[in-house]
Amino acid sequence: MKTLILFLLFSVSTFAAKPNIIVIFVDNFGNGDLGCFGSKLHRTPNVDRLAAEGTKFTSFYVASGVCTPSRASLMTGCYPRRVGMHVSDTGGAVLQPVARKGLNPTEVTMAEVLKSAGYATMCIGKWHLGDQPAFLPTKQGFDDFFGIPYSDDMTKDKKPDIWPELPLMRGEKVIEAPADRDHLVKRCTEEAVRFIEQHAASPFFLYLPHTMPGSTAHPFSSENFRGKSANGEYGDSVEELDWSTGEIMAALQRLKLADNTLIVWTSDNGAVKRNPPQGSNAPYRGSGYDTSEGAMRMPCVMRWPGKIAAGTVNDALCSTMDLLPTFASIVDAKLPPHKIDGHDITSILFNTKNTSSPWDDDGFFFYRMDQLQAVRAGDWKLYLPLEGKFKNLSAKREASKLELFDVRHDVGEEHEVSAQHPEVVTRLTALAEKARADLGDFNQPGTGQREAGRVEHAVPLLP
Ligand SMILES: [Ca+2]
Repeated sequence: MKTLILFLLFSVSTFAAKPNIIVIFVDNFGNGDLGCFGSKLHRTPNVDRLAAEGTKFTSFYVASGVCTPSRASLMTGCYPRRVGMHVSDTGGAVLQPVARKGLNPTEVTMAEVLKSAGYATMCIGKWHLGDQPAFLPTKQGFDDFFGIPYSDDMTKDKKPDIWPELPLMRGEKVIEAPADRDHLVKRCTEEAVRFIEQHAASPFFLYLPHTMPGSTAHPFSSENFRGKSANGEYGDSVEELDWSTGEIMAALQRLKLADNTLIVWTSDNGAVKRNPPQGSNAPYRGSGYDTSEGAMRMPCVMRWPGKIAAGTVNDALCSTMDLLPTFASIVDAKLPPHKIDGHDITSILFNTKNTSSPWDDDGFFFYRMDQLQAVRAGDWKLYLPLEGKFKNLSAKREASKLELFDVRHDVGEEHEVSAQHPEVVTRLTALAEKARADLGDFNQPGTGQREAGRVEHAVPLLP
């Protein structure tokens, strides 16, 4: 009897220990856009509070500088080239409406991993991993979906003969077209709060890939925020995203879930170049869509009281690809059966002083579409001499030449030091060769690549 009671107590405590997991993933949002990462322009008290109660990660990378491949990597823990999502079906950087391609349903997403451990799962916001019925979130481990299948600026007027009105979806059905872009953040937030309330008694995984600031030069926000910030439409949307985070925190507090919820807050790629400037990637160089630090080194905050030390900063080299294996480790779920690239970084999460990362030995690779452009290991980022598609990394770069920077200590990349550290250049060049063999490069397939999903005939998403 005593054994049975102990067993039951143990089972209950094990169950209770499984945290809820929330990933808030904003769109085209720069490192320097948050107060806690140095913005003097935007008011972001709610995300700042998450940082004060958790850890700020300062060498946290997405696996691509653009939407679709970045999201494919977050979902699968794999480089975009590994899962075939580095280019679109038409050779573009991201999927467009009525695309024949999508994330292969045979890939195992973080939603599927968490579902296997008994989690309720929902995706709320912008998906962008395929708009065909076979590729929707509900086919990739999410019990439910509310939001838009691709970027909010992919509106019918741009390609009236092919693209449908921007569809707002619930599950697999279009419930509104065109979607009301002004209220996407507000409505996604309300949906998120509802999902949290409905699943307060069981572990849940909420993936909240917000639609804003997004790809348009005129980000949308509701009347509560429009015209209120010191940075135009972009700033209004940043402040609404911060409000959204506050609403989610308030719901968790109200339901007494805040202590047993792991929150990850980050962006899919850096702020893009605009004239006049909108978002800020400070202190990093470059802007969204390429392989610069500004494009791929993201603001990231994680909060889980009692597990992740409050008010700390960690500069270990980490990536969105690490989240899938890290979540699997935390909830004791099985990893996908095929090779993934991310690492279990619980030793970094739970020990803020630990700044050594598995990527320091393996190397972290920066691809722009099909081209390998740079590699980081430890303190160092090596920009490779480029031939072929993209000769210039960003508009700032006149020529494509080999360059080495200590991006840990010289975060603004002011001092090119390849001549002083030839042994580092040799080591990182050798890592790049390994990546080329495994993942491929421009005009060169890799032995470790898998196929994306494809359909013969793509159809528009209509109400
Ligand atoms: Ca994006």
